[in-house]
Amino acid sequence: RIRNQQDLALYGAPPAFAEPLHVGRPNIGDREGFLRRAATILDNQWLTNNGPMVQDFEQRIATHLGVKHCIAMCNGTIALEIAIRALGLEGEVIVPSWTFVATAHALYWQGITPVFADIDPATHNLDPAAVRRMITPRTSGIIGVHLWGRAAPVDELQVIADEHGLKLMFDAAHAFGSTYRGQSVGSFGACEVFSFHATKAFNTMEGGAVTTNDDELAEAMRLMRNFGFKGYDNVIHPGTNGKMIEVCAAMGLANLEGFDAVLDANRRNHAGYKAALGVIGGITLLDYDPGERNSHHYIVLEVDASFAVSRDAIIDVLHAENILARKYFWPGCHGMQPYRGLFPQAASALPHTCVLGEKIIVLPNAAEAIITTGDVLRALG
Ligand code: T4K
Repeated sequence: RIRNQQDLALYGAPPAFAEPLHVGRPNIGDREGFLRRAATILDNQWLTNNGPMVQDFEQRIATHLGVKHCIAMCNGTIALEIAIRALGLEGEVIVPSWTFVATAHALYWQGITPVFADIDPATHNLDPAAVRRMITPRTSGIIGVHLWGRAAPVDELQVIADEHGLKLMFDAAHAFGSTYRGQSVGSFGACEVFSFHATKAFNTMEGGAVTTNDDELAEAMRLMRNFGFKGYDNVIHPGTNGKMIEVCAAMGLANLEGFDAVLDANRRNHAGYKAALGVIGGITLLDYDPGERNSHHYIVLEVDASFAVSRDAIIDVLHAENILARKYFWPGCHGMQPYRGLFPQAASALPHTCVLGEKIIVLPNAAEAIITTGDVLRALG
């Protein structure tokens, strides 16, 4: 065990782990269930284009989330783009800067300007007051992000959207298995977009989906993900290729069966980190609202300036131990291209985002990493 700084790999001791521990190590649910379905796909010779696995997957996800429609897609980013188009967003759309860059890119790729609003430092989610400040005559919508699976302030954002005639949708990439006021994320706003990327609590290897209770919107998105085809040779809508393939749906079906076990393990790991970190001055573990369901997939630390060493120094020390902690989502989208420089007012408009960007560490959700991480932080502190 690491008891003081001489025990750290950065200073020459052997690393705590021979193999790297990653943030976002994929959960492999029911392995046999996946292999059985993969064999069926090969037997069927039906690999993609709204096959039986995808149809089954969509139905099960819709039921699981309590929403009318689930439209499965090839990944979360294309799902965002299709939802943005189907909703008719244009001009400017308000988003947090504190999110994975795909939220902003999905807009920019459609010729829409993402306008970054600040976050509530307590939840890391959009601050409704900050959203209000960013509304201009060109604003057509708001994309709330349920960061770390904590629901964005859904009701407050809906009030703002209604007052200003704006469309509201959610990037729910982190929020499969989360609730807002007791209701599963998936049916808020006009639609919600999930990512089922390998690194998510629930994965289909690559994949995503849009969920909605709006029949017309669902129909438009189904057309748009398949080039606008309605039957053979009949194109009735502009579209792209956003289809989920059968093997991804098979992974999703198998992982859905194993999802409760993932949630249990995640909850245990989060509680384990909480116990192992105890009270270390200057280090805060982001807690989840005990009144809501959350996948507890993300282990998020904030390092205060009062801590003995910097956030970046902690990351170097952890990496030397083979604990590959990340700085998600430093420096915020506004600090990435092509947005850097486009918002010269960023520092004054995004004070909480800028501060949080320098404090954040995301740790591997891995039982093995828990004790060592606590020891490292105590040795440094
Ligand atoms: N909105 C939000 C809020 C999102 O977080 C995301 C995606 C999206 C939208 C877009 O959804 P998708 O289009 O991706 O479906 C990763 C993921 O690629 C991305 O899906 C995810 N968010 C984002 C938070 O993280 P990177 O570039 O940081 O990934 P990378 O390659 O560094 O991998 C992350 C870690 O996972 C590494 O430490 C290694 C480990 N890993 C990764 C893969 C793929 C594995 O152990 N096994 C694997 O198979 O973006």
